[in-house]
Amino acid sequence: MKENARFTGAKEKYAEWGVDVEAALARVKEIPVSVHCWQGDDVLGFEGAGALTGGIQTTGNYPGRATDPEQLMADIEKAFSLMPGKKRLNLHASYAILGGDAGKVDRDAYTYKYFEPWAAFAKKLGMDGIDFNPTFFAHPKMKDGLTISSPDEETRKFWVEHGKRSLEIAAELGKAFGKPCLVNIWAPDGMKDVPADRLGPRLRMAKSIDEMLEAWDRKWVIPAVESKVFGIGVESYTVGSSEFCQNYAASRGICCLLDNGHYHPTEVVSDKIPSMLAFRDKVALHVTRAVRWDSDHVVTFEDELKEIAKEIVRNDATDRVLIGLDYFDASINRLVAWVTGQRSMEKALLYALLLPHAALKKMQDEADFTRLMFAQEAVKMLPFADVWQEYLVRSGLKEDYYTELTDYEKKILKERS
Ligand code: RNT
Ligand code: ZN
Repeated sequence: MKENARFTGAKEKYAEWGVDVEAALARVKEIPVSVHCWQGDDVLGFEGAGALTGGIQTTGNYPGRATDPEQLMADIEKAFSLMPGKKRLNLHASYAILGGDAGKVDRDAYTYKYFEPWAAFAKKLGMDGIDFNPTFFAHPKMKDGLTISSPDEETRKFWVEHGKRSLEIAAELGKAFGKPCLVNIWAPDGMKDVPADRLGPRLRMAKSIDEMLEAWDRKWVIPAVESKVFGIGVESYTVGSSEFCQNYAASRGICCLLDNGHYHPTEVVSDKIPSMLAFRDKVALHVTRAVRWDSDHVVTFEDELKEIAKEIVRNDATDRVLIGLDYFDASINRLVAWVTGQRSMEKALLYALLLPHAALKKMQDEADFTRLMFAQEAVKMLPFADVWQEYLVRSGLKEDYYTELTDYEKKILKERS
């Protein structure tokens, strides 16, 4: 096969900076990215939830939302077929396939059997594994906006049991793929207005997670806690704040998950990654795009995403940073959104793999800041687009996924009522 002339030229340009393009292409396709299931159905799941609660919202009513497991699996299969690289599937407990048990069994009694069809599906598609999330929202047992931090003991216990079941399910998922399953604990607990007690709920949340962790299978499960600064309707106080989660994780020896939509706009997650790596073996990510108060816009190839990927790659931490995606948009074709976000992540990883990190670090260490500034600007102009095209070709893909997915919309999605 004759190599594309632009790609050959690009390889030469990168070689001038000491960058081995073939090595980057070999590595990028092996870095797992955990793709969230919830972009396909506006985070509603299969338990009959009519609305999303817990401070998160999808806006829009684009036609064709997946409403049952068959539809969601069909959409995932279609969208994944247009995503390059190694993929995992990120599931929420609310996507349990309950069958005849629907309405009879609640979240505190879910077991692996309700997720076995997902495991079979992910295997059929050749995925790397499944990650799991207990669902502490969109459920009648949330009391006054609280779950695991509730002062009502019955409520708190219900959600602790849900957390335990989730860890048990995750252990089975880990075993099924022979790779540990990340369990991300995000609870929306918080208050709309100024609280009278900020410590009490946090102590209860810590106690609840401690109780959940009794079900932790250390071989097959990586538990993580995800913090947030505020949510819609819970603007004044979030129990699981950044400091709470970091201290909890550090003191219990579990993982922190950083969602880059969950911080103050002048804070950046790219800078938090190396801070965490200095102390911990692993850190997990929810890669998203923050726009004002919304943490969940579709990921695009923008500056902070590039910085995040650089921190992963230049610290040689592709096996220590667990990359997951988290966005949901109901105002545009959901599959186009899915693929756009995943490809943006792939682009950022490949982009970072193509930078001459050793040379740039040396400039920093030698305090050669003038040259460092020049070089960092110069490498932005390298022909990245030509290498990206080659990655797509080698993955059996084309730049255009829009045509195929709008065609799928006409044939499949429009038929859904
Ligand atoms: C919400 C968190 C959380 C959810 C998913 C659905 O702000 O980011 O991760 O988006 O669990
Ligand atoms: Zn998140």
